[in-house]
Amino acid sequence: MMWTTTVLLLLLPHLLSSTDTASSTNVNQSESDGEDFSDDPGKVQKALGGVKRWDTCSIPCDITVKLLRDEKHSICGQLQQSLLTFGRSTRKLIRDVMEEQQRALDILSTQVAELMTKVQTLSSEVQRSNTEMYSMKPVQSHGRDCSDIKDSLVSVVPKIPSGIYIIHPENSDSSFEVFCEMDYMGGGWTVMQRRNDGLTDFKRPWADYIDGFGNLAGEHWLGLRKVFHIVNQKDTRFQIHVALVSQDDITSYASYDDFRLDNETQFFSIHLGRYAGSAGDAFRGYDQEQNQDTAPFSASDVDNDGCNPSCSMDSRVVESCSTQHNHTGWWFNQCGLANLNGSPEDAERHQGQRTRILWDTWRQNGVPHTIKSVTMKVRRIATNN
Ligand SMILES: [Ca+2]
Repeated sequence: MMWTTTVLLLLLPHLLSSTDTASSTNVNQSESDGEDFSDDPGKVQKALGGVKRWDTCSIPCDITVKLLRDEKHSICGQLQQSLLTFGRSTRKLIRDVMEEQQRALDILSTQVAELMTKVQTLSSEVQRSNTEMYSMKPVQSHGRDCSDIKDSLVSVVPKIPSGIYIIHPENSDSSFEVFCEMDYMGGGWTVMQRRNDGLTDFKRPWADYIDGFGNLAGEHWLGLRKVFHIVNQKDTRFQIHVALVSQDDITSYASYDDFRLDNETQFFSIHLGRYAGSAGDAFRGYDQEQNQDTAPFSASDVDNDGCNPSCSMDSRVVESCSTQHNHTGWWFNQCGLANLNGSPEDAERHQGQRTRILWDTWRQNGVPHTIKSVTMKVRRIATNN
């Protein structure tokens, strides 16, 4: 096949040149077709002058013309035959190449199909082992809360580190992560709120205050549902501790010996026991109107703040304590003297708003401290039950 093609390709210029000759002969012939050569041999000689010079017409001119015509027909026939052969060979070559490519494609397709099957088998294998792993090894909680973790580790670990632990409070549907402070005042504290650098946005709607937000190792709000589960466990009592640091690095605290929340249908109303500390009882304030104990939780989109339709504060009419306090959530009551979800950044009292962390009973020379960080944490109180 290749040899035939090569020979044809080598012959082609020659054949085409023959064609040219034949054509030019043909043209000369055609040009002469309209003339009658039989009467005048000189005309023939003149007409054939471009093809071949004959000094004398030794062969009769009509025979010469016939011979030339026959030669032309023969060359044309050979040329046509060669072209036909060439065409057939080319078609066969193309067919062979295509068949070969098709065979290669078929082999590739088979290999791809085999690979796909292998990948699918592996995927299902991985999925199966994952399912088995999760069903066999559920996430292990470290305890019911940070106090429980501390109590169970204290006898086996010389120093329990502070950090993120997984807890599963009694009667809770699932485990979740919390930050446990194991160094502060005896340890065992479950952190429910931290504010120290202003990097987390506390301007949040109700749903976020319910579920929690932020970074457990940094600023965060654990979430009312989680805190509810922690402090409402059977046969337990919890204390709450508020640790404050001022701009001048003065520390202070407020502690309540009992702390619990009502359930979600009652908007997680807060219940506080006896106060102890150095920062004053801002939760209760100085009179009943400022008392946030037993107040339901409010957010910018859920208004339980006791200003209905409005309150008077600093000679201003306030309809929403959350809006007045930088759109944060809190147990506001007309709005009160405490809001630890305010911003630790420099005061920006625009339009009389209270944007800062607020614990208004902590004062120096009658002036409230500027608070730069706060942590709210809860711990079990030992009970005899
Ligand atoms: Ca209101």
